Amino acid sequence: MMARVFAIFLALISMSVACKFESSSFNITGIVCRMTKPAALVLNQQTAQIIQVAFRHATYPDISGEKSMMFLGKVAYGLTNIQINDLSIENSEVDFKEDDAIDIAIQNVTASFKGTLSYGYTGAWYVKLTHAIDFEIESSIDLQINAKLTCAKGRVAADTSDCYLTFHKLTLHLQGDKQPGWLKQLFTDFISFTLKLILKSQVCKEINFLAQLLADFIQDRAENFLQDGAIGVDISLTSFPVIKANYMESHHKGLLLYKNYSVVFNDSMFVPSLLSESRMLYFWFSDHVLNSLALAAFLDERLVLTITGEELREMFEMEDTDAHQGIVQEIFQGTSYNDSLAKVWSLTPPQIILQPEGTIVKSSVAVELSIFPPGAEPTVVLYFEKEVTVTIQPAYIEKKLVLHLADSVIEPKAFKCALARRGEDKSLRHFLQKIISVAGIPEVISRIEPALTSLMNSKGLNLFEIKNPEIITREGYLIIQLDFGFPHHLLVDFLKKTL
Ligand code: 0SF
Repeated sequence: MMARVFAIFLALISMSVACKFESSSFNITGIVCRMTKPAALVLNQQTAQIIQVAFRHATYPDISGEKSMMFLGKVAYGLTNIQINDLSIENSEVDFKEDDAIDIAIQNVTASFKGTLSYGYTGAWYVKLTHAIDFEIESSIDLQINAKLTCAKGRVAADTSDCYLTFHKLTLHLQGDKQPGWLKQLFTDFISFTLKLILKSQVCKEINFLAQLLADFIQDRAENFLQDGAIGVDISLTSFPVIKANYMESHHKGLLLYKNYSVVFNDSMFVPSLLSESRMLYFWFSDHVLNSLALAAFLDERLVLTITGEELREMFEMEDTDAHQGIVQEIFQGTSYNDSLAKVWSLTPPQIILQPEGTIVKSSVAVELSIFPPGAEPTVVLYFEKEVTVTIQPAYIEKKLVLHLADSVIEPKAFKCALARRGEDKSLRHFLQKIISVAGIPEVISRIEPALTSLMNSKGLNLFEIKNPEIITREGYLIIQLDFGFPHHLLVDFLKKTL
């Protein structure tokens, strides 16, 4: 009893040291992940594999003892070199117990163990194990694991210490037929008790170890997924993970990790009713998270792109009218498109505003057009700055990020032109405005789409079997909801890599 109280006390102390949360944790939550019952049912298809690994990886220590037997005096016995032989698992079921645990019931694990049984008769002051025979133990076991989600060092941790084994069968087979009959009796009456205790403690210990490994693996992969170069996201928990009747949920800070920058926010608006329970997975992102990532991309000088002469030709040809041909000729001064280049970059961190109609991105953008006439000095023929506001509807289709341009507004800012006569020319400005909206903005978006897709694929997103993903924007937040099929090979890879 005292030991139990002490253990609970220790657990409480270590928990509170590990994760300190603000009282109103929703306020500092930037990302929420919700995994529902349908997801648990799909993941449960992998439970048998994990339990198999737990049985095979567990170590089974030797068992030895001494017993006074009627007519025989003292008998010493030992079960050594216990190895698991055959193993099969019939079925497993999963259920969420509100505010408590994920209950996993595994029915009918049949396992056979092999080893050596030694026994001997002992004298008054010394023991002699003289006989050794090979044994096989056939067992049939039900397993009940009540997995709790906790927090350790700010991370999701799994606690499966509430783990039980129910034995339906535990029979000993001895090799040869010359062994004494009392051995089986000794096993049934005494050794099996110790064996059950050992199997329980070793298998449950291994399951706890694997569960923790899996939780760490998910956290590491998630951190890696949200990181590129010097830019990362702090996904420390802002509260203990919750388990409800139909879902489990974790709340994360979602703060930018970039050099010494720290962006703080404390007006997050997450409430559980924003997410429903019918899709398998929900990810909720506050617009602060997207804004700080946009800021980091800007600070990291990633919002720069060059447009080659060939691409410029295609863009200009989109607005190929007689009126415009004169302007184009004047800009390029007879230089071929091949000897020109445009550079486009953000002058200010893009501001992201999430709205039901889409993701509104505002940024001041500079464009510089240079020509490289053969045998002459390179010249900047045009330089202008615009305040660009675009409305993007994001989607993920056939493993590609699609950024549908729903609207764009371009406001002029600065304008410099090497062509003196054209400096104040309204028709040139009008032409450029047209080119930017018809070709420039779509060109920039068509560069961002594959860049982000391949960034996500480099983190392994394409390995997941994502079904019908939806990206929903609302005022101040964004929801990604999806179903998935769990590729069995991912678990096999994980187990191979980590064990
Ligand atoms: C990449 C998704 C993500 C994970 C985060 C934080 C933000 C984001 Cl966007 O961190 C963690 C850490 C620990 N557990 C979770 N997320 N869970 C969410 C989750 C669901 C499905 C897959 C997944 C993570 O990870 C991954 C890979 F990154 F490893 F497989 F995609 C689980 C947690 C719960 F359910 F246990 F409470 O919500």
